[in-house]
Amino acid sequence: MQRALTAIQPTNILHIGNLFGALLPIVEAQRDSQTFLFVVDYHAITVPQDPKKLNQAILFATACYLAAGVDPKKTIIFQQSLVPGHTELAWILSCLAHMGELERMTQYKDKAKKQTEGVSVGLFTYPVLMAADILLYDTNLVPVGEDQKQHVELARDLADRFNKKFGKTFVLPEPIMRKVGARIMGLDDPSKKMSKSAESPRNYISLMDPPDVIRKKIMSAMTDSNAIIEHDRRRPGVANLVTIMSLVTDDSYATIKARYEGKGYGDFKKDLAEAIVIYLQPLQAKINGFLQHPDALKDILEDGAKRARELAEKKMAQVRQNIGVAL
Ligand code: AQP
Repeated sequence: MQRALTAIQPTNILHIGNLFGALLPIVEAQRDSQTFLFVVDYHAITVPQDPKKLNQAILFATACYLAAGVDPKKTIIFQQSLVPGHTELAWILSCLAHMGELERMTQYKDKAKKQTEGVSVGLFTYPVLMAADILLYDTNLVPVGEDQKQHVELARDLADRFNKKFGKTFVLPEPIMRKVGARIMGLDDPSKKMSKSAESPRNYISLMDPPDVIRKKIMSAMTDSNAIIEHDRRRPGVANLVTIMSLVTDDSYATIKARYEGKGYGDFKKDLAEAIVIYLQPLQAKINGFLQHPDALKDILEDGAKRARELAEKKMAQVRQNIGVAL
C-alpha cells in the first residue's frame, strides 16, 4: 500500500487554502493509501510564536483535521514534537544538504523578508526538517499546495543523495497537487498565495470566519476594471475568486462564466460570499464540537504519536547503522 503524508503548521487558524490544498487531498488519500497527517509545531517556531496561542493552535488544527473528515482509525494523526526522530533525522540530513540549495528556496526568501526580529537559522533549515518529516515514514506521495512543491523536491534530492552515499535507505517521495485549489491566492493581493500569517486578515478566509466577516472580505477582494467573470490567469484576482466559487459549489469554470454573463462583480461577489458561508457552516459546527473536548484531541495526538514513534524509531535505527554511528 502506498503511503501518503501531509502536515500543517499551527501558525494561526487554518484557511481555505490549507483545506483545499492539503486537508481534503489527504481525506481522499485515506481511501487507498496508508495516511499520515501531523501538526508541525517545530516548523511553526521557525518564526516567532506566542506560546499560549501556539498551544491553542495545535488543538485547533487537530479539530480542523477531524472536522474535514480525517479519520484517526485510518490516518496516523500526531504532533511533530512528540516524535524525536523528526529532529534527529533533520540534523543528519542537514549535514548532506547544501547551503546553495536552501538559499534557492522561494518560501525562505519570502518569509525572511518579513522577519523584523532577525531571520532564524531554523527558518533557513525549515525544508530539511520537512524532508525528515517525509523520509522518516517511507512516504510515496505528499499531497501539498503548490508553494510546498519545491520543498518536496528537495526531500527527494536528499533521499537520493543519502541512498547513493549510504545505501538504499529512503523511498523517493513525489508531490501531488490538485488541479483546482493547489494555490489559492490572497484576497487582498492575488499575486501572492493566501497565507495564515499574512499581515492583514483581509488576505484570507479562515475556516472559522463568521458570515459577516466572510461577506466583508469577499466584497473587498481585489479584482480589476474588466467586469467579465471568468477564469483567466492573466486576471489573477477574478481567476482566484472563480476558483474559490468552483471549489465551494463544485461548478465548472464554464458554468460559472455562463451564469454571470452580463452581470457585474457585485452580484458575483455576493453569491460567492453566500456560497462560502454555506460551505463552511457544517465544518465550523464540527470544529466547535471537537474543540469542546480538548482531552479527546490530546488523546488522539498521543495515540498517533505512539504509532508514529514506532515506525520512526525503526527507520532511525537503520539510518544510524547506515551512516556508521551505531556500534
Ligand atoms: N494558499 C494556498 N493554497 C493552497 N494550498 C495552500 N497551502 C498553504 N497555503 C495554500 C498548503 O497547506 C499546507 C499547510 O501549509 P503550512 O501550514 O505548512 O504552511 P504554508 O504552506 O506556509 O501555509 P500558510 O497558510 O501560508 O502558513 P504560514 O502563513 O504560517 O506560512 C501545505 O500543503 C501548503 O502547501
